[in-house]
Amino acid sequence: MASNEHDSAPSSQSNADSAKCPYHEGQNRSAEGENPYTHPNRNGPHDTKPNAGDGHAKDEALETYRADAEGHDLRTNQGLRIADNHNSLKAGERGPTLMEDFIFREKMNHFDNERIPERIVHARGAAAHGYFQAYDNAARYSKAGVFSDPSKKTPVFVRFSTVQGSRGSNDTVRDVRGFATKFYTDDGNWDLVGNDIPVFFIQDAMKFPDFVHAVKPEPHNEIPQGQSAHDTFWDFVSLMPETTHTVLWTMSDRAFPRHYRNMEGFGVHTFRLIDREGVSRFVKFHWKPVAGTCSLIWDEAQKLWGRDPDFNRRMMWDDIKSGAPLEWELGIQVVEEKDEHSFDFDILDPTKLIPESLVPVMPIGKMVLDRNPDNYFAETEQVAFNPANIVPGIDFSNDPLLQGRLFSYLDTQMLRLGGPNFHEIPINQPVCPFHNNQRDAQHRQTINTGQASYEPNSIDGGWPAETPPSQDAHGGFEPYHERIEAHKVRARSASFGDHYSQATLFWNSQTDVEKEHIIAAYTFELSKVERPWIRERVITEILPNIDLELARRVGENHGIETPTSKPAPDGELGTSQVDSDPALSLMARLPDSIATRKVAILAADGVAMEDVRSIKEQLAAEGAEGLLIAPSMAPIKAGDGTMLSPDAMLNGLPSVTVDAVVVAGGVGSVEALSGSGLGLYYVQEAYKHLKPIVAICEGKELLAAARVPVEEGVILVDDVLAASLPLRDALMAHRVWSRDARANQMPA
Ligand code: HDD
Repeated sequence: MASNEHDSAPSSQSNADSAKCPYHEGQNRSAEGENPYTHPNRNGPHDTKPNAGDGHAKDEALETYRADAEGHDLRTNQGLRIADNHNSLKAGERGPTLMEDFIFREKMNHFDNERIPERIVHARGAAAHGYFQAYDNAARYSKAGVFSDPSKKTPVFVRFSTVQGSRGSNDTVRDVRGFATKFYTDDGNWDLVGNDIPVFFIQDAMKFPDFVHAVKPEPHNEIPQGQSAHDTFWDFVSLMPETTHTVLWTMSDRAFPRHYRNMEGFGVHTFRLIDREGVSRFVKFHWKPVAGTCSLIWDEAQKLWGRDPDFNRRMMWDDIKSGAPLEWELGIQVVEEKDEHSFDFDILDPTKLIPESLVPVMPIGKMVLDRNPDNYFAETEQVAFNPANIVPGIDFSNDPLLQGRLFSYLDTQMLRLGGPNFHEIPINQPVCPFHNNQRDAQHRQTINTGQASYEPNSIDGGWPAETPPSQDAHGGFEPYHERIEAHKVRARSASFGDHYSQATLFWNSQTDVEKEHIIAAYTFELSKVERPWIRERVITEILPNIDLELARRVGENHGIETPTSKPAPDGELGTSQVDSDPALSLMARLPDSIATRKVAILAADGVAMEDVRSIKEQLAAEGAEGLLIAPSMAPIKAGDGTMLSPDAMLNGLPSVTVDAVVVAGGVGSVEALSGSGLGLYYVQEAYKHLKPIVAICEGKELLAAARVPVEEGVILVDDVLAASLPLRDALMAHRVWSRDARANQMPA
């Protein structure tokens, strides 16, 4: 903040300027449609710098609101300097506090009201700033400004979330992840409010409250937190076969991504793109992670609930802080209007995806998240996404789930953010000017000048005025002129009747390891369901329609016999143009680099100094990180007398928080680790979670003491330099999949 006193700068500046112009900034527009945004820089919500297209427009706009207390006096909210912030005003040192103490009352009153309602779903989230840059092929499909110029960076703010748990729940729960992106375009905010799973549980928004009531903690005891493993969820989904496809995704390892950077994102619904000629095409949006896809192992995810409940948000924060941004490509699947009905399913049905083998995903741009928020509440908590926020060049389809969402978000945000002016909260403001005749209401910040708050008017020159639609992105918004001729009905289209074909497609597309994990997931979840008839309904009436073998295996684990043929009617079983699609497997896009991977180097007094130094160097050369993990935080004395400061203790950064483990050589070091329960457990748990383990020289004795079998992914070397390549290869594969079947024999 440039001014000496932060509390006086933003508002006075914007007041002075607003008298000049905000109401009239559009008056400069020429009849030819000159860009109205080329006005001088004025601070305040309605006037912004011309967007230089370098992705910084939002950052600069937020600067107006940042308050840095350095060098400032402590004052009340009325500007009064405070002399004593420790003692309330009393009648005598040991007497009662006086009502008169307005300083105490102001402080306490503000504190008492510091909380706002958490989001009804997606309450727990973490966010980051960044930018989006289109490729040169994007403008062909949409006239949206965000796609028009490959040299231009559009600022974005992205919030990732879990769905079920409350704000204080854990990151690594089995759940869908929200992936909500706000593009601050020159023509208004475009919110792509998606998930990390390309389909949704229900087909019609009418069922959303039912679904959410069923999945949320049960109403009588508010148990369980952050989980779907309970009666009401399985009761609902087993009575609503349309949920089967999405439930199957959540029973896969997709439900606990290792890192947000390893997660795909999807707009889910079919939207429309409108080009300059006004031609509409159907589109599905995809975020493809540059770092590839991979997830945790379920046992590991559960242990992280206690070991590091902030695992995902911490990794994102730390990576961005250390200069390793998160990156995705935006991809589109385009379907011409004439092809709308050329699939076995209805593209308006949000429980269906368009297989990539039928319609390939075309990359049209890249998103980089490279800046952490300054303040969690002001930005991550107060940001309000809304699928209804679109810009010219993008439009809705008639997907009945999307149509319902167009109502719900604004509605819920009224409550959560306290009234209709939440668009004025800095993180929610567009970077382009916005003027209209909406006035007043709770917490209004803008001081609208002029007398006419209606349109048309002749008192304030007719401003703000409408903008006719145009071929470019700067015209007024006009909806796509879809022709609709219909009866008013409360009904579900027969084309939405297929509930199982894509669940079967997803199952068929999984690798054997992934299938085993899905079987284990259903087995686990249903074991938490108390009512036997619900378990039985899932196992005998739902699962066989996905796959008979899946049902048989889960049934076996629950002692329930399953049918030998699919029980659902043909219409519900549906048909699929493809039997399997590689893109549906997490393994299809494994990371192709080890950058940002974390590797524990286990060491104690007497460790071979060269091993520690060399492994750290080898990893750093590839952008990965070697962390020295010791029995305590006291400095370690290496074999050559060098003193080393540990990065963490064995139970401070346990094996669940890293991607691989290296046991450094050195007789004393290995003896100390072998004599420690935590040392033994570290390698056992890493083995159980399919992580690569390297033992250098004497290091192999720790593995022997821990009864870790020597097999693929357990790399024994006598020379630290020989560890480099095998460790790198093993990390690239993410996990040692061949160990999966035996891993549970390890008692960790
Ligand atoms: Fe939703 C939040 C994504 C269906 C109603 N939703 C919310 C968020 C995401 C999604 C990512 C969190 C945004 C943030 O970070 O603040 N929701 C989805 C997707 C859906 C979906 C991908 C299906 C394709 N949602 C959906 C339906 C409804 C809602 C059908 C209601 C008709 N969603 C909400 C909500 C939330 C929300 C209750 C809670 C907080 C908020 O909106 O701002 O309005």
